[in-house]
Parts: sequence; structure tokens; C-alpha cells
Amino acid sequence: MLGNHPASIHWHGIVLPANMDGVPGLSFHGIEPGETYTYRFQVRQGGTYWYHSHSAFQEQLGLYGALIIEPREPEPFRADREHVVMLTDWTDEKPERVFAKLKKQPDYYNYNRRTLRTLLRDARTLGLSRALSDRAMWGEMRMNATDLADVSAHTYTYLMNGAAPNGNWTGLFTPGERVRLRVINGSAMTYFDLRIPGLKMTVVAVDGQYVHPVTVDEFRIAVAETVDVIVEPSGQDAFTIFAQSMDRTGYARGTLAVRNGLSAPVPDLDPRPLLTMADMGHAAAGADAHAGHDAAPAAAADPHAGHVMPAQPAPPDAHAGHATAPQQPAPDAHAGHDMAAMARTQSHPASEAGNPLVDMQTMSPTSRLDDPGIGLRGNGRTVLTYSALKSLFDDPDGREPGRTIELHLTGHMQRFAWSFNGVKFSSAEPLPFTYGERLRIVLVNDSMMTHPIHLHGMWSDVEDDDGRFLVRKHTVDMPPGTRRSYRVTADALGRWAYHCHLLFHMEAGMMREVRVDR
Ligand SMILES: [Cu+2]
Repeated sequence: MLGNHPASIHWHGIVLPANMDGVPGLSFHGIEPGETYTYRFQVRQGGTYWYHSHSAFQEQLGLYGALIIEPREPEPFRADREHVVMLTDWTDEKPERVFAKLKKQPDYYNYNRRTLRTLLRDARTLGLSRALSDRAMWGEMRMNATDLADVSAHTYTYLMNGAAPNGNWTGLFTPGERVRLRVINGSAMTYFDLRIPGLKMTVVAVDGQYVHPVTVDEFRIAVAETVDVIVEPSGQDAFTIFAQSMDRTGYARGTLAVRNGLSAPVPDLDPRPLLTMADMGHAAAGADAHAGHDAAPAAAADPHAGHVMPAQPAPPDAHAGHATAPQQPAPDAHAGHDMAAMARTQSHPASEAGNPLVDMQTMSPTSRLDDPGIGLRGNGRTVLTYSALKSLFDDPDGREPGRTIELHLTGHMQRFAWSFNGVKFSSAEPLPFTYGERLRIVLVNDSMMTHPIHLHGMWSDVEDDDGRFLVRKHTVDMPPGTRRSYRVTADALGRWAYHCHLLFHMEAGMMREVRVDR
């Protein structure tokens, strides 16, 4: 399968020495064909994790698996049996080819474009001028409103424990049992929204770490996250585990049943959600107040949204000083905003200005920790949110962070360029951490896509809006236009990967090296 290529295994979410982390170029050289590499480390944690290759696109080829560590101490909940539910995305195309297509035509796999028909439908419900301005706005951003995933079911088959939907992976139960499901999103590119019609799910752990139990009907699982739930199936012989992709182009599906060979009805996919400006973290406030303003120059703030198209990028080979475009958004774009709004306006790293790899900046991001997420709001079901996740333990470090690092998640949709602060991994300096320090990382998502951000080797202790410890994670989901913060204890010396866990975003450059030195 791997041919004549070096390979690797990264143990996702596991605290271990840097040379056991399995990232070629940072942890070690990788494992050459025919070579043996022995990973040896002390296991210091329990819970639901997974492992995957960190070499090229091998993860998309299936080089991954579940990693379950039985804890030494008794668990704070009881289960009579358990099943791993691993969700992944499979393509018959070579992943290199998928990536090449995305670089050439980023909406290649997005067939859900808004059309004249949808315009007319919108015009009926919104009124023609509103529908037209909405579409003009999206046109200006060169973005399809239904661009929720870069890669869709056009090429992907969504798998549950390796089985396609028709394969109907089945986990058995006896009525009255408490069944623990260890849900792992091992996809390369796909977010899933999982529910089991007819059953409540009690979330007891995320990313391998215990949380106060919270009962929901549905949860969104970002790429690389894990969620442990307890269900108590009874009253029917079969229940469908339904995990639809966030872009609603397909689903993974399996069954909880009292014996093999059973199935329950499979729900229809939910309607495809449309991204609105609110999804970009910009309250729709003032959208109408701007009507009648002159058309903003291309480099200025999007008047509807507080969303900014950065200064017109200079041609890639232009040198600093030659660009004639303004290096900062036109300040008068905000004229008429009240002072409170001004005070909340997000600043941006200088490296984003005039940067051909950055097509969008968010101006008023919020954490949206209590937002179920696009496509899940008001659907009549109780949906998990980050704000409902509370670790069963207090802040394990306890110190106030000594400093703050702010990083922006940046991209250019039409170039399929992805980066931090507009700087790709290949041209970025490592982020220095000092061994033993407690620091705060603030992430600001300037792009219009969702990114699951994973720091290797150290925990990400997510904070609430008041800066209080909320939940310990290894992968932090960052919806478009959000600003979220977490604390990190730099208790692991060495070189660590820090990246978006969408495989093709990482490959495109949304990655940093973190270097922990004394
Ligand atoms: Cu990403």
C-alpha cells in the first residue's frame, strides 16, 4: 500500500517524549521501507485515542486505528459493554490527485453551488433586493455559500469502523445494558454530526479526558476529536447510528442491535445549511444600516459584515514597497460604527496585510462556545456545544498564564492556501515555548472554513469567555470567525507539531513547529 515510501505512526493525544511522537522531520527521520522503528514510552493516561501516519497522505490511505487505554483507576461511570465507533472518509482516488485538484480548483468537490434557481427561491422568501445583495456579497468574496467542506461525498465514502453505509457495521447490545461508544473521528477532511434516533447519549469524556456527564441528542465531532458516550438501548431491537457529514453530502451509518442482521430506519440527510454572515462570527448587525453607502473599494471592509477583504494582494513576486495597494484596511470603512463596536474590533498580524495567501479577515470574532454550529441550530434536537463540556477536574496546572500568543488561522479560498498568520509552514520560524511555563494561546479564525487545531505533546486547556478553565482537549475546533483561547503547560521538551488536522490544510501549510526549550 505504501509503496517505496517512508512511513510513521503518530499517537494522537498521547503524552510522551518528543522522539516517540512520530512526526518525520521533527520527532525522527521517519521509518524507511524495510526498516523497523521501536516506539517505547511510558503510558501515563487512559481513555479513547487514535493513531495515524504523519507521512504525506498515508492517513487518507487508511494508515490509522483506534487506541484505547484502560485507566488504572476506576472510571467515574459504569458501562456493561463498549464499542469503538471510528468514523473515516475513503476515496478511490489517489490522495495526491485529490490535493492537486483542490490546488487547481478549490471548489472541485463542491457541487452545491447556489444557482439562479436558488436565487429565485431566496427572492421569494427574502425579497429580491435582499437576495440580490446577499448573493452580490458572496460573489465579492468569491465564495460559494455552501462551501462547507473542501472534499465531499462526490469522491468520499464515509465509513464506520471500515464499513460503508450499506455494509451496516453492527454493535450488539442486550436490552437494559449501559453501552459505551468510543466515537473517534479519524477522517482526513470530514466533520460528522452524529446521532442515534430514539436514544439519548450521555457524553462522559472528550479527547480521552473525563467530563461532567452531559446528555444530548446529537454532537458534532471535528476531525481528530474523540467523544465517549453512554447509551441505554431498550424498547427496540435495532437503532441506527447516523453520522452525516457537515456539508450534508453523505453519511456514515451503522446499527446497534440485539443480534446481527438487523437494521433500523436511516434518516434523510438534513438540508444543506447555507453559510450566513453570522456564521463568520459577525453579527448581522447593521447590514441594512449601510444600505445606500457607496460601494466600498475592494480593499475595504465588507460593509455588511465587519468582514474585511485585506488589502489587494500584490502579485506574488512583487517586493515590499512596490505594492500600491494600501497595507491596511481603509480606516473609514468603519465610519458610523459606534465606539463599543470599534473597541471590539479585532487587530491582525502585520504579516497578513497585503499577503497573497490571505483573502479574508474577521473583524469582530467571538468564541461562540455555546453555538451548536452551522446546520445544527434550532433543529429541535439537543446538540452538544463546547460550553457544555466541563472537565471532571480543576485546571491541572492552576497557574495563571504568564503570557499570551495570538495566532490567526488564515487562508485564500481560491488558491487553496492555508497558513497561520498568513505564513506557510515552509517559511515559518518555530514557535518558542519555555520549558515549564504556563501560557495562553488565542486562536482567531480569519478564514471562512472550520479548522480542528491540534497541538502535539501538550494538552490544550480550553477557557471560557471569562478566562476560566473549561475542558482539557488535544484538538480544538475553530469554526469560521471564532476567537477561542486555551492554556498550555510547556511540560514536554523538544520539537512538536502544531497544525490544522484537515490533512490537506496541513499539507498546504497550516502548521507550525513548537519548540520547547529550557
Ligand atoms: Cu484547516
